[in-house]
Amino acid sequence: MRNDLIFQERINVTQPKLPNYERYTEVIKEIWEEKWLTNDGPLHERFRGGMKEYLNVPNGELFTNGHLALEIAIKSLDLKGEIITTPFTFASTTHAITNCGLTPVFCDIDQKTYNIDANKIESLITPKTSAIVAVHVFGTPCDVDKINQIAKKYNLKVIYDAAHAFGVEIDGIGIGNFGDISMFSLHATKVFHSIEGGILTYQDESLTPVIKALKNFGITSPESVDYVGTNAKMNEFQAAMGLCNLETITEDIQKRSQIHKTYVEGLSAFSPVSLLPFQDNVKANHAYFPILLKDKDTRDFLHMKLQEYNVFSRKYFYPLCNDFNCYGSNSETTPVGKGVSDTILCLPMYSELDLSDVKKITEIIKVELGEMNGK
Ligand code: T4K
Repeated sequence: MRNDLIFQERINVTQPKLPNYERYTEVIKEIWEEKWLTNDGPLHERFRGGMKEYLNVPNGELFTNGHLALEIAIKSLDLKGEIITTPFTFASTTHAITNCGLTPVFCDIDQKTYNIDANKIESLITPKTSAIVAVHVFGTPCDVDKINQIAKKYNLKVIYDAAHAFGVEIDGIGIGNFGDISMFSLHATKVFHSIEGGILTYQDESLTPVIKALKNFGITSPESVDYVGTNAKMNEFQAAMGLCNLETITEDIQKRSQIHKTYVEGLSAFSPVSLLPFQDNVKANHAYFPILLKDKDTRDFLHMKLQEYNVFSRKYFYPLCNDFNCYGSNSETTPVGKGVSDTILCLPMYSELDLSDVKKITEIIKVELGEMNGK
Protein backbone atom coordinates (compact mmCIF):
# COMPACT_ATOMS: atom_id res chain seq x y z
CA MET A 1 0.00 0.00 0.00
CA ARG A 2 1.39 3.40 -0.99
CA ASN A 3 -0.20 6.12 1.16
CA ASP A 4 1.00 8.89 -1.18
CA LEU A 5 -1.23 7.44 -3.93
CA ILE A 6 -4.49 7.61 -1.90
CA PHE A 7 -7.06 9.96 -3.49
CA GLN A 8 -8.55 12.58 -1.17
CA GLU A 9 -11.85 12.41 -3.02
CA ARG A 10 -13.67 9.32 -4.22
CA ILE A 11 -13.06 8.40 -7.87
CA ASN A 12 -16.03 6.47 -9.28
CA VAL A 13 -16.07 4.28 -12.36
CA THR A 14 -17.93 7.07 -14.09
CA GLN A 15 -19.24 10.57 -13.51
CA PRO A 16 -21.98 12.18 -15.58
CA LYS A 17 -21.01 15.07 -17.83
CA LEU A 18 -23.05 18.10 -16.82
CA PRO A 19 -23.42 20.97 -19.25
CA ASN A 20 -22.72 24.57 -18.32
CA TYR A 21 -25.42 25.50 -15.76
CA GLU A 22 -26.35 28.83 -17.44
CA ARG A 23 -26.65 27.11 -20.81
CA TYR A 24 -29.03 24.47 -19.41
CA THR A 25 -31.21 27.08 -17.67
CA GLU A 26 -31.30 29.09 -20.90
CA VAL A 27 -32.60 26.04 -22.81
CA ILE A 28 -35.15 24.99 -20.19
CA LYS A 29 -36.53 28.57 -20.07
CA GLU A 30 -38.37 27.59 -23.25
CA ILE A 31 -40.32 25.02 -21.24
CA TRP A 32 -41.78 27.82 -19.09
CA GLU A 33 -42.59 29.84 -22.20
CA GLU A 34 -44.20 26.97 -24.14
CA LYS A 35 -45.93 25.31 -21.16
CA TRP A 36 -45.09 22.00 -22.83
CA LEU A 37 -43.44 19.38 -20.62
CA THR A 38 -43.62 16.01 -22.35
CA ASN A 39 -45.37 14.09 -25.20
CA ASP A 40 -43.18 15.08 -28.18
CA GLY A 41 -42.61 18.73 -27.26
CA PRO A 42 -40.52 21.24 -29.23
CA LEU A 43 -37.22 20.46 -27.43
CA HIS A 44 -37.88 16.74 -27.94
CA GLU A 45 -38.29 17.30 -31.66
CA ARG A 46 -35.15 19.44 -31.89
CA PHE A 47 -33.18 16.85 -29.97
CA ARG A 48 -34.52 14.05 -32.18
CA GLY A 49 -33.32 15.91 -35.28
CA GLY A 50 -29.89 16.52 -33.71
CA MET A 51 -29.58 12.86 -32.74
CA LYS A 52 -30.41 11.58 -36.21
CA GLU A 53 -27.82 13.91 -37.68
CA TYR A 54 -25.11 13.03 -35.16
CA LEU A 55 -25.70 9.28 -35.43
CA ASN A 56 -26.07 9.58 -39.19
CA VAL A 57 -29.23 7.44 -39.36
CA PRO A 58 -32.39 7.76 -41.47
CA ASN A 59 -34.88 7.11 -38.63
CA GLY A 60 -34.66 7.69 -34.90
CA GLU A 61 -37.10 7.86 -31.98
CA LEU A 62 -36.47 9.00 -28.40
CA PHE A 63 -37.53 7.24 -25.20
CA THR A 64 -37.52 7.89 -21.48
CA ASN A 65 -34.82 5.25 -20.98
CA GLY A 66 -32.85 2.68 -22.94
CA HIS A 67 -34.48 -0.35 -21.35
CA LEU A 68 -38.02 0.51 -22.41
CA ALA A 69 -36.67 1.42 -25.85
CA LEU A 70 -35.24 -2.10 -26.11
CA GLU A 71 -38.53 -3.69 -25.09
CA ILE A 72 -40.31 -1.57 -27.68
CA ALA A 73 -37.79 -2.59 -30.36
CA ILE A 74 -38.58 -6.25 -29.64
CA LYS A 75 -42.35 -5.65 -29.62
CA SER A 76 -42.30 -3.60 -32.82
CA LEU A 77 -40.81 -6.54 -34.75
CA ASP A 78 -43.52 -8.86 -33.39
CA LEU A 79 -41.00 -11.54 -32.42
CA LYS A 80 -41.95 -14.99 -31.14
CA GLY A 81 -40.25 -17.92 -29.40
CA GLU A 82 -36.49 -17.97 -28.87
CA ILE A 83 -33.96 -15.14 -29.12
CA ILE A 84 -30.25 -15.84 -29.40
CA THR A 85 -28.35 -13.41 -27.21
CA THR A 86 -25.22 -12.83 -25.14
CA PRO A 87 -24.93 -13.49 -21.41
CA PHE A 88 -22.13 -10.90 -21.06
CA THR A 89 -24.22 -7.75 -20.72
CA PHE A 90 -26.18 -5.64 -18.25
CA ALA A 91 -29.36 -7.23 -16.84
CA SER A 92 -31.47 -4.99 -19.09
CA THR A 93 -30.74 -6.91 -22.32
CA THR A 94 -31.95 -10.29 -21.05
CA HIS A 95 -34.80 -8.80 -19.03
CA ALA A 96 -36.11 -6.97 -22.10
CA ILE A 97 -36.31 -10.27 -24.00
CA THR A 98 -37.99 -12.07 -21.09
CA ASN A 99 -40.40 -9.24 -20.27
CA CYS A 100 -41.63 -9.48 -23.87
CA GLY A 101 -42.58 -13.14 -23.28
CA LEU A 102 -39.64 -14.55 -25.26
CA THR A 103 -36.97 -17.08 -24.28
CA PRO A 104 -33.33 -15.96 -24.21
CA VAL A 105 -30.93 -18.58 -25.60
CA PHE A 106 -27.41 -17.73 -24.45
CA CYS A 107 -24.60 -17.91 -26.97
CA ASP A 108 -20.96 -17.79 -25.83
CA ILE A 109 -18.83 -14.71 -26.46
CA ASP A 110 -15.68 -13.97 -28.39
CA GLN A 111 -12.57 -13.75 -26.19
CA LYS A 112 -11.19 -10.84 -28.25
CA THR A 113 -14.21 -8.51 -28.27
CA TYR A 114 -16.38 -9.82 -25.37
CA ASN A 115 -19.29 -9.69 -27.85
CA ILE A 116 -21.51 -12.58 -28.95
CA ASP A 117 -19.38 -15.11 -30.89
CA ALA A 118 -20.98 -15.01 -34.34
CA ASN A 119 -19.38 -18.36 -35.19
CA LYS A 120 -21.41 -20.04 -32.45
CA ILE A 121 -24.83 -18.61 -33.32
CA GLU A 122 -25.85 -21.08 -36.06
CA SER A 123 -25.62 -24.14 -33.82
CA LEU A 124 -28.21 -22.58 -31.48
CA ILE A 125 -30.83 -21.86 -34.15
CA THR A 126 -34.03 -23.95 -33.89
CA PRO A 127 -37.41 -23.68 -35.66
CA LYS A 128 -38.47 -21.44 -32.75
CA THR A 129 -35.69 -18.86 -33.20
CA SER A 130 -36.99 -15.50 -34.42
CA ALA A 131 -34.13 -13.07 -33.76
CA ILE A 132 -30.62 -12.32 -32.58
CA VAL A 133 -30.22 -9.67 -29.88
CA ALA A 134 -26.52 -8.80 -29.79
CA VAL A 135 -24.75 -6.17 -27.69
CA HIS A 136 -21.84 -3.93 -28.76
CA VAL A 137 -20.27 -4.39 -25.33
CA PHE A 138 -18.20 -1.41 -24.07
CA GLY A 139 -18.79 0.20 -27.50
CA THR A 140 -16.80 -2.44 -29.42
CA PRO A 141 -18.77 -3.42 -32.53
CA CYS A 142 -20.08 -6.97 -32.96
CA ASP A 143 -19.20 -8.93 -36.10
CA VAL A 144 -22.04 -7.20 -37.95
CA ASP A 145 -21.24 -8.80 -41.35
CA LYS A 146 -21.35 -12.36 -40.09
CA ILE A 147 -24.49 -11.70 -38.01
CA ASN A 148 -26.16 -10.17 -41.05
CA GLN A 149 -25.25 -13.22 -43.17
CA ILE A 150 -26.74 -15.62 -40.61
CA ALA A 151 -29.87 -13.51 -40.21
CA LYS A 152 -30.46 -13.50 -43.98
CA LYS A 153 -29.84 -17.26 -44.30
CA TYR A 154 -32.33 -18.15 -41.54
CA ASN A 155 -34.73 -15.23 -41.97
CA LEU A 156 -34.08 -13.83 -38.50
CA LYS A 157 -34.41 -10.26 -37.24
CA VAL A 158 -31.40 -8.55 -35.67
CA ILE A 159 -31.57 -6.06 -32.81
CA TYR A 160 -28.39 -4.44 -31.55
CA ASP A 161 -28.24 -3.30 -27.97
CA ALA A 162 -25.95 -0.34 -28.70
CA ALA A 163 -26.39 1.06 -25.16
CA HIS A 164 -22.60 1.62 -24.95
CA ALA A 165 -21.94 2.54 -28.57
CA PHE A 166 -23.13 6.14 -28.96
CA GLY A 167 -21.17 7.79 -31.78
CA VAL A 168 -19.24 4.65 -32.77
CA GLU A 169 -18.67 4.13 -36.51
CA ILE A 170 -17.54 1.12 -38.53
CA ASP A 171 -15.66 2.10 -41.71
CA GLY A 172 -17.27 5.55 -41.45
CA ILE A 173 -20.82 4.18 -41.09
CA GLY A 174 -22.78 5.08 -37.96
CA ILE A 175 -23.24 1.94 -35.89
CA GLY A 176 -27.00 2.57 -35.64
CA ASN A 177 -27.32 1.58 -39.31
CA PHE A 178 -26.69 -2.14 -38.77
CA GLY A 179 -29.35 -4.78 -38.09
CA ASP A 180 -33.10 -4.09 -38.07
CA ILE A 181 -33.06 -1.84 -34.99
CA SER A 182 -30.38 -0.47 -32.66
CA MET A 183 -30.91 0.87 -29.16
CA PHE A 184 -28.67 3.54 -27.60
CA SER A 185 -28.90 4.30 -23.88
CA LEU A 186 -28.75 7.95 -22.84
CA HIS A 187 -28.41 7.19 -19.13
CA ALA A 188 -26.40 9.57 -16.91
CA THR A 189 -23.53 7.06 -16.74
CA LYS A 190 -23.06 6.93 -20.51
CA VAL A 191 -20.68 8.71 -22.92
CA PHE A 192 -23.59 10.93 -23.87
CA HIS A 193 -26.75 11.37 -21.82
CA SER A 194 -30.09 13.07 -21.36
CA ILE A 195 -30.29 12.27 -17.59
CA GLU A 196 -32.19 9.07 -18.46
CA GLY A 197 -33.05 8.32 -22.05
CA GLY A 198 -32.90 5.99 -25.00
CA ILE A 199 -32.95 6.06 -28.81
CA LEU A 200 -34.04 3.51 -31.39
CA THR A 201 -32.55 3.80 -34.86
CA TYR A 202 -33.72 1.73 -37.82
CA GLN A 203 -33.74 1.57 -41.61
CA ASP A 204 -37.37 0.59 -42.30
CA GLU A 205 -39.48 3.75 -42.11
CA SER A 206 -42.69 1.73 -41.91
CA LEU A 207 -41.76 0.89 -38.30
CA THR A 208 -42.16 4.55 -37.26
CA PRO A 209 -45.93 4.58 -36.54
CA VAL A 210 -45.69 1.29 -34.60
CA ILE A 211 -42.73 2.46 -32.50
CA LYS A 212 -44.36 5.85 -31.85
CA ALA A 213 -47.59 4.17 -30.78
CA LEU A 214 -45.88 1.60 -28.55
CA LYS A 215 -44.22 4.31 -26.47
CA ASN A 216 -47.53 6.13 -26.01
CA PHE A 217 -49.88 3.40 -24.69
CA GLY A 218 -50.43 1.95 -28.20
CA ILE A 219 -52.60 4.93 -29.14
CA THR A 220 -52.73 5.47 -32.90
CA SER A 221 -55.41 8.21 -33.07
CA PRO A 222 -57.71 9.95 -30.56
CA GLU A 223 -60.23 7.14 -30.83
CA SER A 224 -58.08 4.08 -31.57
CA VAL A 225 -55.61 1.99 -29.61
CA ASP A 226 -54.02 -0.64 -31.88
CA TYR A 227 -51.22 -2.03 -29.68
CA VAL A 228 -50.68 -3.02 -26.06
CA GLY A 229 -48.24 -0.20 -25.48
CA THR A 230 -46.55 1.43 -22.54
CA ASN A 231 -45.47 4.90 -21.46
CA ALA A 232 -41.87 5.44 -22.58
CA LYS A 233 -41.91 9.08 -23.65
CA MET A 234 -38.93 11.37 -23.15
CA ASN A 235 -39.76 14.64 -21.38
CA GLU A 236 -38.59 18.17 -22.21
CA PHE A 237 -36.06 18.43 -19.35
CA GLN A 238 -34.35 15.29 -20.62
CA ALA A 239 -34.37 16.61 -24.19
CA ALA A 240 -32.88 19.93 -22.98
CA MET A 241 -30.04 18.05 -21.23
CA GLY A 242 -29.44 16.04 -24.40
CA LEU A 243 -29.39 19.18 -26.57
CA CYS A 244 -26.82 20.84 -24.28
CA ASN A 245 -24.61 17.75 -24.11
CA LEU A 246 -24.77 17.42 -27.89
CA GLU A 247 -22.96 20.79 -28.10
CA THR A 248 -19.85 19.32 -26.43
CA ILE A 249 -19.94 15.63 -27.39
CA THR A 250 -17.05 15.78 -29.90
CA GLU A 251 -14.80 17.43 -27.32
CA ASP A 252 -15.95 14.97 -24.60
CA ILE A 253 -15.06 11.93 -26.71
CA GLN A 254 -11.72 13.53 -27.55
CA LYS A 255 -10.97 13.85 -23.81
CA ARG A 256 -11.92 10.19 -23.30
CA SER A 257 -9.56 9.23 -26.08
CA GLN A 258 -6.68 10.98 -24.20
CA ILE A 259 -7.62 9.08 -21.04
CA HIS A 260 -7.68 5.82 -23.00
CA LYS A 261 -4.24 6.61 -24.42
CA THR A 262 -2.87 7.36 -20.94
CA TYR A 263 -4.18 4.06 -19.54
CA VAL A 264 -2.72 2.18 -22.51
CA GLU A 265 0.66 3.88 -22.08
CA GLY A 266 0.65 2.97 -18.39
CA LEU A 267 -0.58 -0.60 -18.62
CA SER A 268 0.08 -2.14 -22.04
CA ALA A 269 3.54 -3.42 -21.10
CA PHE A 270 2.44 -4.60 -17.64
CA SER A 271 1.87 -8.33 -18.06
CA PRO A 272 -0.59 -9.05 -15.18
CA VAL A 273 -3.16 -6.91 -17.02
CA SER A 274 -4.68 -7.57 -20.49
CA LEU A 275 -6.35 -4.78 -22.45
CA LEU A 276 -9.22 -4.89 -24.94
CA PRO A 277 -7.65 -4.80 -28.43
CA PHE A 278 -8.40 -1.83 -30.65
CA GLN A 279 -10.06 -2.24 -34.08
CA ASP A 280 -8.45 -0.13 -36.82
CA ASN A 281 -11.60 0.44 -38.90
CA VAL A 282 -13.63 1.62 -35.90
CA LYS A 283 -14.19 5.18 -34.67
CA ALA A 284 -14.34 4.48 -30.94
CA ASN A 285 -16.20 6.37 -28.21
CA HIS A 286 -14.07 5.13 -25.26
CA ALA A 287 -17.16 4.43 -23.20
CA TYR A 288 -15.38 2.14 -20.71
CA PHE A 289 -11.85 1.04 -19.88
CA PRO A 290 -12.03 -2.71 -19.10
CA ILE A 291 -9.01 -4.76 -18.06
CA LEU A 292 -8.71 -8.53 -17.65
CA LEU A 293 -6.75 -10.06 -14.75
CA LYS A 294 -5.27 -13.54 -14.66
CA ASP A 295 -7.96 -15.07 -12.43
CA LYS A 296 -10.98 -14.24 -10.29
CA ASP A 297 -9.01 -13.93 -7.04
CA THR A 298 -6.66 -11.36 -8.61
CA ARG A 299 -9.61 -9.42 -10.03
CA ASP A 300 -11.40 -9.40 -6.66
CA PHE A 301 -8.17 -8.46 -4.87
CA LEU A 302 -7.56 -5.49 -7.17
CA HIS A 303 -11.20 -4.38 -6.96
CA MET A 304 -10.99 -4.29 -3.14
CA LYS A 305 -7.49 -2.80 -3.03
CA LEU A 306 -8.44 0.09 -5.32
CA GLN A 307 -11.18 1.01 -2.85
CA GLU A 308 -8.54 1.49 -0.14
CA TYR A 309 -7.11 4.19 -2.44
CA ASN A 310 -10.63 5.68 -2.87
CA VAL A 311 -10.94 4.33 -6.43
CA PHE A 312 -14.22 2.53 -7.21
CA SER A 313 -13.84 0.25 -10.20
CA ARG A 314 -16.77 -1.97 -11.26
CA LYS A 315 -17.11 -5.62 -12.24
CA TYR A 316 -19.04 -4.99 -15.47
CA PHE A 317 -20.42 -7.58 -16.19
CA TYR A 318 -20.32 -9.99 -13.29
CA PRO A 319 -22.19 -12.23 -12.79
CA LEU A 320 -23.11 -13.33 -16.31
CA CYS A 321 -26.84 -13.02 -17.03
CA ASN A 322 -27.14 -16.84 -17.29
CA ASP A 323 -25.75 -17.01 -13.75
CA PHE A 324 -28.57 -14.82 -12.36
CA ASN A 325 -30.91 -16.72 -10.05
CA CYS A 326 -33.85 -15.69 -12.21
CA TYR A 327 -32.25 -17.33 -15.27
CA GLY A 328 -31.34 -20.59 -13.55
CA SER A 329 -27.65 -20.01 -12.63
CA ASN A 330 -26.37 -22.00 -15.57
CA SER A 331 -23.25 -20.58 -17.22
CA GLU A 332 -21.48 -23.87 -18.12
CA THR A 333 -22.66 -23.53 -21.72
CA THR A 334 -20.79 -20.23 -22.10
CA PRO A 335 -17.27 -20.90 -20.75
CA VAL A 336 -15.59 -17.97 -22.52
CA GLY A 337 -18.21 -15.61 -21.11
CA LYS A 338 -17.72 -17.09 -17.66
CA GLY A 339 -13.94 -16.61 -17.88
CA VAL A 340 -14.25 -12.98 -18.98
CA SER A 341 -16.94 -12.19 -16.42
CA ASP A 342 -14.83 -13.69 -13.61
CA THR A 343 -11.70 -11.71 -14.47
CA ILE A 344 -12.93 -8.35 -15.77
CA LEU A 345 -12.69 -4.98 -14.08
CA CYS A 346 -13.73 -1.61 -15.48
CA LEU A 347 -11.48 1.26 -14.43
CA PRO A 348 -12.70 4.86 -14.00
CA MET A 349 -13.46 6.49 -17.35
CA TYR A 350 -15.23 9.81 -17.85
CA SER A 351 -14.42 12.93 -19.80
CA GLU A 352 -13.57 15.05 -16.76
CA LEU A 353 -11.12 12.56 -15.25
CA ASP A 354 -7.69 14.23 -14.99
CA LEU A 355 -4.85 12.57 -16.89
CA SER A 356 -2.69 12.91 -13.75
CA ASP A 357 -5.31 10.86 -11.86
CA VAL A 358 -5.27 8.22 -14.61
CA LYS A 359 -1.48 7.96 -14.22
CA LYS A 360 -1.95 7.60 -10.46
CA ILE A 361 -4.50 4.78 -10.96
CA THR A 362 -2.11 2.90 -13.26
CA GLU A 363 0.63 3.36 -10.67
CA ILE A 364 -1.60 1.91 -7.92
CA ILE A 365 -2.38 -1.12 -10.11
CA LYS A 366 1.30 -1.75 -10.74
CA VAL A 367 2.22 -1.35 -7.07
CA GLU A 368 -0.57 -3.62 -5.80
CA LEU A 369 -0.31 -6.37 -8.42
CA GLY A 370 3.48 -6.20 -8.16
CA GLU A 371 3.25 -6.70 -4.39
CA MET A 372 0.73 -9.50 -4.85
CA ASN A 373 3.24 -11.28 -7.08
CA GLY A 374 5.91 -10.78 -4.42
CA LYS A 375 7.82 -8.14 -6.40
N1 T4K B 1 -28.19 -2.50 -22.23
C1 T4K B 1 -26.95 -2.38 -21.74
C2 T4K B 1 -25.86 -3.18 -22.34
C3 T4K B 1 -26.69 -1.50 -20.67
O1 T4K B 1 -25.44 -1.39 -20.16
C4 T4K B 1 -27.76 -0.74 -20.13
C5 T4K B 1 -27.52 0.16 -19.02
C6 T4K B 1 -29.04 -0.88 -20.71
C7 T4K B 1 -29.22 -1.79 -21.76
C8 T4K B 1 -30.23 -0.13 -20.21
O2 T4K B 1 -30.15 1.25 -20.50
P1 T4K B 1 -30.89 2.33 -19.54
O3 T4K B 1 -32.31 1.88 -19.33
O4 T4K B 1 -30.11 2.40 -18.24
O5 T4K B 1 -30.82 3.59 -20.33
C9 T4K B 1 -25.38 1.65 -14.65
C10 T4K B 1 -26.48 2.37 -15.37
O6 T4K B 1 -27.55 2.70 -14.50
C11 T4K B 1 -27.02 1.63 -16.56
O7 T4K B 1 -27.65 2.58 -17.38
C12 T4K B 1 -25.91 0.98 -17.36
N2 T4K B 1 -26.39 0.17 -18.45
C13 T4K B 1 -25.03 0.15 -16.46
C14 T4K B 1 -23.89 -0.50 -17.22
O8 T4K B 1 -24.47 1.00 -15.48
P2 T4K B 1 -25.23 0.65 -12.24
O9 T4K B 1 -26.14 -0.22 -11.46
O10 T4K B 1 -23.81 0.29 -12.36
O11 T4K B 1 -25.37 2.19 -11.79
P3 T4K B 1 -24.81 2.94 -10.50
O12 T4K B 1 -25.92 3.71 -9.92
O13 T4K B 1 -24.10 2.00 -9.63
O14 T4K B 1 -23.79 4.00 -11.13
C15 T4K B 1 -22.54 3.65 -11.66
C16 T4K B 1 -21.53 4.71 -11.24
O15 T4K B 1 -21.87 5.99 -11.73
C17 T4K B 1 -21.37 4.85 -9.75
O16 T4K B 1 -20.00 4.75 -9.50
C18 T4K B 1 -21.85 6.23 -9.39
C19 T4K B 1 -21.82 6.99 -10.71
N3 T4K B 1 -22.97 7.88 -10.85
C20 T4K B 1 -24.17 7.34 -11.19
C21 T4K B 1 -25.27 8.16 -11.36
C22 T4K B 1 -26.61 7.58 -11.72
C23 T4K B 1 -22.82 9.25 -10.66
O17 T4K B 1 -21.71 9.72 -10.33
N4 T4K B 1 -23.90 10.07 -10.85
C24 T4K B 1 -25.12 9.59 -11.19
O18 T4K B 1 -26.07 10.37 -11.38
O19 T4K B 1 -25.89 0.75 -13.70
